[in-house]
Amino acid sequence: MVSPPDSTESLPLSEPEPAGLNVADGEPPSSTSPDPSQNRPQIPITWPSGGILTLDWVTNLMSTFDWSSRNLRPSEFPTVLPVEVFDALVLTASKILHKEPNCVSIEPDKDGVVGSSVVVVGDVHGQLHDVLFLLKDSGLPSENRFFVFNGDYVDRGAWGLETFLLLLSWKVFMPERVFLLRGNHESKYCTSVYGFEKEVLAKYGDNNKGKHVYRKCLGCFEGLPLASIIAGCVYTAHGGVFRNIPATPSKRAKGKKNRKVILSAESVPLSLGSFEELSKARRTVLNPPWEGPNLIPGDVLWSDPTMKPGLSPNKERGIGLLWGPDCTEDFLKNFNLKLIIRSHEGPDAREKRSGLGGMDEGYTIDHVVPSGKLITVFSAPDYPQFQATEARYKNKGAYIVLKSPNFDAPIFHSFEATIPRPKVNPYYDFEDVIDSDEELDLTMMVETS
Ligand SMILES: [Mn+2]
Repeated sequence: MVSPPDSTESLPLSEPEPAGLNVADGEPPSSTSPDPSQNRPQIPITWPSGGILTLDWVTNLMSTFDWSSRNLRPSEFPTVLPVEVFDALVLTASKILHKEPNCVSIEPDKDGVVGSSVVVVGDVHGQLHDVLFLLKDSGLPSENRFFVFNGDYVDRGAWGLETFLLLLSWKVFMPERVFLLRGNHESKYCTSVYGFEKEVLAKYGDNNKGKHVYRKCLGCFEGLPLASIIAGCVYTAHGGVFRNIPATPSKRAKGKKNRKVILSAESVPLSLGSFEELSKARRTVLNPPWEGPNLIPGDVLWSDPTMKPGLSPNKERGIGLLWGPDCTEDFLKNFNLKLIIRSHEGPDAREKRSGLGGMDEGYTIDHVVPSGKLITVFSAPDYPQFQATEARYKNKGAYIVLKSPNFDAPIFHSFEATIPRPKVNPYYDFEDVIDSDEELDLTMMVETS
């Protein structure tokens, strides 16, 4: 197998070194299928008067992003999507997202809608052309075709901004059909290390405008819900399950305003949390914390399954949990569920996980227990986009379809990458090893909000 330099990510240890990469403008991306000039879309995209999006507007946005990714330099992106239109889209989407609960309940066959299906999508990591293919392959969101995106829209791939914005436009157009959950990469620390911040600055300028766009994206990330329950029987989240947070008496002493009660993971025996606890977690954080009382968002976004029974701190990642098949059984049984569908691990991560399947087909069935199954779905084929070695994983991506009336029997659809991709420079130093085995220096990870 290949041994890539960019293996399982863990919490970044410190501010990234300047990548030393030329992300400034060079040649326009060399396209393999150059669009004839008559196919040039009408740019700039304009915000519809009244702010009501239509199917035409959303599909036009998708084809325009496809075109611009093949024909324009990154810095020409504002000629496609002016910052005012970006603002309108992100503001409208953010308002919808922030109102959603931490765990959204999706009831597909309801209000006269019958024969629904729900498409569950895993990590896409800025691979715009693969997302466009996926939407064509699965069929677009519609009255009876729901979508749950399991997070990790940005980073590593070169078109995280386009990918995230096109998903936001679907959210705005069909807020009750398209559900966008948060991934661990929808955070300040991941986007500052794995490329999205630099991508935004390359596209909107390394100035106030670019910084404004990046800030607005971070604000929108904070609004993304953490998990979903589909038809009462399928739990989906980017990483997985989460811990119970024991109630602790506040030991805040008088006159010591800033003293916080810190729960160390070692001091409390770990047990699974409840949906009531999940609903109360504070998700509006730039970076889900790995310590302190608000640990549920970090668990939901960063945890991994293991074949070893029990629940333990995810030392490899420095945040979140590892959970065994017994925990999957307890979780499914306690909450009367049939499936857990999570994402978060690509072929690089899976190469290092003993006992768990590889990600060649874009999905794995990790735990099979009396009450149901745990599944991992990963939707970025030929991942990562930038890799230092000649050898590539050549993994397929996959999405899952859940069908009416029970929604509990997953149908897997694997798909190949849309390649060759337009040639662009990466936005992070992908040759630099950010290795999961490094010891974490959490003191370097102070949240700046
Ligand atoms: Mn992830």
